[in-house]
Amino acid sequence: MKIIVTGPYESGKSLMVHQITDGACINIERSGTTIAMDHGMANISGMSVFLFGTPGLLRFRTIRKILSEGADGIIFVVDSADPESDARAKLFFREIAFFLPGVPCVVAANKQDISNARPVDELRKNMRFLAGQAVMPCSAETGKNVDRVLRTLLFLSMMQWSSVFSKFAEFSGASNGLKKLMKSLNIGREQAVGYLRRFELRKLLEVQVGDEQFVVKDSIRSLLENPNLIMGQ
Ligand SMILES: Nc1nc2c(ncn2[C@@H]2O[C@H](COP(=O)(O)OP(=O)(O)OP(=O)(O)O)[C@@H](O)[C@H]2O)c(=O)[nH]1
Ligand SMILES: [Mg+2]
Repeated sequence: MKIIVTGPYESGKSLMVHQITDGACINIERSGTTIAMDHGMANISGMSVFLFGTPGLLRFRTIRKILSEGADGIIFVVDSADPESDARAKLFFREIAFFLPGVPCVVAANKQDISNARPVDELRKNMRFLAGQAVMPCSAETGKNVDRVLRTLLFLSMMQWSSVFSKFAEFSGASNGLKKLMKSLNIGREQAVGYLRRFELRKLLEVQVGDEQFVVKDSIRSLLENPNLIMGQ
């Protein structure tokens, strides 16, 4: 899955990517400020998760637009300890809703390890745009709750694709898998091939010669059938 980590300047996006990937990430930065992106990969219950952290300076909008392309989910990072960043958070929230309408989002109420960090209720009062969003307290510094944030988001993303994913699992390895996918989802060839390509890129499955057949990665077959499993542990 492709997950974008966005939010205002200095809210902790880079540290969050670092925490999730256990340090196996790059950060293109100058003097501690991201100027292009953070990128890393994590393996969550057998599923490959590709993380892209965005730059938090307003002027890098074009880079955020490019990075956002095709994302399956959004971690929106806010700074719980700095009320002055709330107004910037609002601008960024509008921006991501414009780039990725309808894409599942979890708000990470970051920096909860700091003594004056605001609880979620207070953040909701100050940032009205959070209404209706899942907001979860966490700390990219200590790692507390970061795994929960990611798993919750993956669950929401998988639920959005659940009708397609359950068919992936059902027809994995079947001869004429593509045709069966088209028929049972009532979609055309182009769209079905589009789904296969999308999730081949995300390493959920492999498409075989001539596109007629596909095989889901063993480790995630049960996840595709039952997205709830991602919340386990
Ligand atoms: N105490 C504490 N500090 C944090 C936490 N997350 C980030 N920081 C600190 O906040 C500062 C900014 O963190 P970054 O991860 O660089 O933030 P960013 O959102 O990537 O910043 P830009 O890329 O410049 O927008 C750094 O000094 C981090 O160490 C946290 O959960 N707790
Ligand atoms: Mg950064």
